[in-house]
Amino acid sequence: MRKHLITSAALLSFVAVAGAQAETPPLEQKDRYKVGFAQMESNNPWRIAETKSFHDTAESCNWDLIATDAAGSAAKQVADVDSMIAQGIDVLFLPPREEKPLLPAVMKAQGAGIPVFLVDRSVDPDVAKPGEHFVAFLGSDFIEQGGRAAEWLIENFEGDKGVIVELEGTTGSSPANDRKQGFDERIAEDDRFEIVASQTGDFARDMGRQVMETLLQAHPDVNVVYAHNDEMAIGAIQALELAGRKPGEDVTIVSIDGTRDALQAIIDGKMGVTVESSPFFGPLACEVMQKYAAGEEIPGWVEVEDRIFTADNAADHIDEAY
Ligand code: GYE
Repeated sequence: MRKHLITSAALLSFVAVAGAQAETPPLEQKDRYKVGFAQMESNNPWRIAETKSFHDTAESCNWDLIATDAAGSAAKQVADVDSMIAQGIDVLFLPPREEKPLLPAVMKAQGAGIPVFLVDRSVDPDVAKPGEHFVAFLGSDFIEQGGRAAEWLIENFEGDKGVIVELEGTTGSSPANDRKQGFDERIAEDDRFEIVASQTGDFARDMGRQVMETLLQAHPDVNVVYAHNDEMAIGAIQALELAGRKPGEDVTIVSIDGTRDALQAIIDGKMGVTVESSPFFGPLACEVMQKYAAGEEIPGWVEVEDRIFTADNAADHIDEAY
C-alpha cells in the first residue's frame, strides 16, 4: 500500500514536471505551407466571412489550404482534424466549437508534431495552456465584450426597470461562457436591472427567434434583450415584431459581432448597440504563423481589439460589413 502511494505521488510529480516542460512543435521556414482550417459550422454570416478570410489569405500567404466544415458537430470537427493530420498538414488553425470536446483534437495534432493555433474560440483553460499544448489563441476578450454591452445599456437605458432576457451562445463554448460572465457581472452593479431568463440560442438566428418566442410568453414584461451574437439578436427582433412589440422603442436590443444585418438594424432604429467581434482572421493567422516559423516569441493570447457600433457610426461601417 505504502509503496503504491509513493509510486502514485512520483507519477503525479512526473506529470507535473512534464506538463511544465511541454513545448509546442517548431514550424519549418518554407515557401509554401499545407495549412488546415477546421471550421465548426457555416450557418451564419460570421462563419462564412471567417472561412472566406482564410481562403483569401491562402492566395497571398502561399498556403495549400485544407478547409473543412463540421456542420455544427464537435465530434465531426474532431474527425476533421484527424483527417487533416493524416493528410500531413504543417500547421492547424482551429476554432474549437466547444471548450472541452475539442481538447483531444488539440492534443493529437500537437502530438503529431503540428503546431496548433486556436482562432476565435478557445479550449478549457484549466487543461490546455498556450505555449504548451497549443501555440496561441488568436481572438477577442469575450468577458470585455459582454462588459461593454452592459456598459452601453447602463448608460443608455431610459426606463426605471430593465427586465432582461439573455440569449446565450453555444453551451460550453468560450464566447458563451465569457460573454455571459462579462455582462452579468457588470449589470449586477446596477439595481435597475434584472435578468429574468438566460437560455441558449446556440448562436443561431432561428433558434434565437424560437427561444425568444417562448420566453416572451413567460416574461411578457421583458424590455431588454442581450444576445451573445447578432444572429440571435436578429432572430429575437423577428419574434418581438411577430408578437406586436417594437424593438428599439419598447425593447432595447444589445448584442455582439457587427454583422451587416445588425448594422442595418441599428440604422433602422431597432437595435441599440453591437460590440464588434471580427471574423477576419486570415491575415492575422498568416502573420503570426510566419513569425512563429522565424522563431519569434508569440504571446499566448494574440488579442484582437474590437470597436463598438451604435447609431453614431453604423452607417459609416455597413459597406465593409459581412
Ligand atoms: O461571435 C459568433 C460565432 O466564436 C467569436 O462565434 C466567435 C462567435 C461569434 O458563431 O457569431
